[in-house]
Amino acid sequence: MAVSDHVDLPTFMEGVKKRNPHQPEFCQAVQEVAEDIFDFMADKVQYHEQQILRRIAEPDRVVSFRVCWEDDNGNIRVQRGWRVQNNNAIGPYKGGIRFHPSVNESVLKFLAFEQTFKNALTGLPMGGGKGGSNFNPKGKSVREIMRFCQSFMTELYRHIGADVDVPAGDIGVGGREIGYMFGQYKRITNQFTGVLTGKGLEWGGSLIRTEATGYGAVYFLANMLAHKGDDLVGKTAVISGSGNVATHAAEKIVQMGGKVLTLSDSGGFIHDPDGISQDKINWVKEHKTHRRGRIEEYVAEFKGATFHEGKTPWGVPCDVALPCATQNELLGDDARLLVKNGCIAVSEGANMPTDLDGVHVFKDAKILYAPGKASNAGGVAVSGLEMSQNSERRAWKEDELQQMLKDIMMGIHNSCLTYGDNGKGYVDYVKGANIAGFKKVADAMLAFGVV
Ligand code: NDP
Ligand code: 2IT
Repeated sequence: MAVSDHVDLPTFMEGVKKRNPHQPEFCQAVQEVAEDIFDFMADKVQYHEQQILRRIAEPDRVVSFRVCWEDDNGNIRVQRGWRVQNNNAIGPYKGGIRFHPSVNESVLKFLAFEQTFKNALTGLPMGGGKGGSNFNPKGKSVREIMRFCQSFMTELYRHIGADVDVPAGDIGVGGREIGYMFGQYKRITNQFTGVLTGKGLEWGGSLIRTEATGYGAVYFLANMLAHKGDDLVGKTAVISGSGNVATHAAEKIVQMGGKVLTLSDSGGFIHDPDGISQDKINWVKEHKTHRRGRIEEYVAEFKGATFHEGKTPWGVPCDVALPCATQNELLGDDARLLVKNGCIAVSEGANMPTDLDGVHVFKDAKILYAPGKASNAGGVAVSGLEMSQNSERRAWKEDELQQMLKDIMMGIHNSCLTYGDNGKGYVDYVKGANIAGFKKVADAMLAFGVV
């Protein structure tokens, strides 16, 4: 079949939207990738003939299940759980689990789709998946969270395995939740395997997995700046979120000589013109993770800081910005404001935090803009290294792992250059990441035939 017989981008997207009604996040993620892949495929007949993009944009399977649990007052509560196994062309499905009331099939399908390209970019053998539940951990007791995790795993266990699908954490799922889920998996199956990553160090976890996503996002940012002969020393940074990714991104910015001005949560953002130092970051980590506090309480603790209720931090003038909270938290107007205020680089710690309008603003302004699938891949990369350590039944040293994370982030940066450097001083990192991630998965799929 000739290339010209094939559908164009608008017709392809019309089909995606028709087949996935009421799934705006999923359609958005596919559109963002398809915009680059259609150009790349224009002269590559096999990808068209074999319908590769159409196949990657149809998950291998979506498992949806009921999760019942009993709250502390003896009420029976019913939640919905999912695992989306998007593509396993280059390795077992791999991707986090999210517990948040906003979780639905569209959100998890977009995350599993993005994960497929991200995991390919790491260079490690991992396919793409994602799971989660609309369970809201906020305000729940530790016992309630444990019972929920156990019930969630009571169904999930039959769909996963160390060589099948290896979940990890994401929003609302950290070391504690992974512990409860791993405990239940072990109890049901009587097997101690590397079925989850993000485990505790005493029971098969890897050093630096906790820090890896945030650190990796800053390494990627530093790589982009270095490519322009610049660095982070003295640069001001605006960061959203105050969870795992945001706090570790902040920590690495400080370590590399930058000054962090903001952090946020779903209640609003704090602005600290004196800079959020390591001591202050330690306080935030303790406050958000162990005390389950709100970011607004920062201003009572640290003089000179202000809280901005219900607002995102993108109006604070800065050199670099790191959205590290959630999807679609940085809209077109926010992007225009950042560019107008002189922001020179954006590195996404979150998945798809910038909406399509914002992506186009950054691309048109030709600033350094790294999409999450490239810049936040450090977390899943160290998850991949955790899987290797589990298979080897060994634990590698911290300095080895730190170096591997740096090397992997540098490797992803180089892959982006291969397909995104226009040769005239501008690197389109979105295009570079999309094409490099796609090509690896696509070529594996070609090898397997029509399956
Ligand atoms: P956490 O649960 O540790 O923290 C999430 C943070 O984002 C909190 O500050 C939370 O605020 C805020 N947030 C969550 N949802 C919303 C919302 N709807 N509106 C505003 N703020 C919100 O999650 P992580 O730090 O692990 O994840 C953050 C992002 O990074 C997500 O996009 C995730 O997919 C991505 N990511 C995570 C990786 C990891 O290894 N953990 C790896 C790669 C990407 P509040 O406390 O008010 O809810
Ligand atoms: O979005 C992500 O890459 C993650 N939440 C981490 C996934 C993983 O398997 O470590």
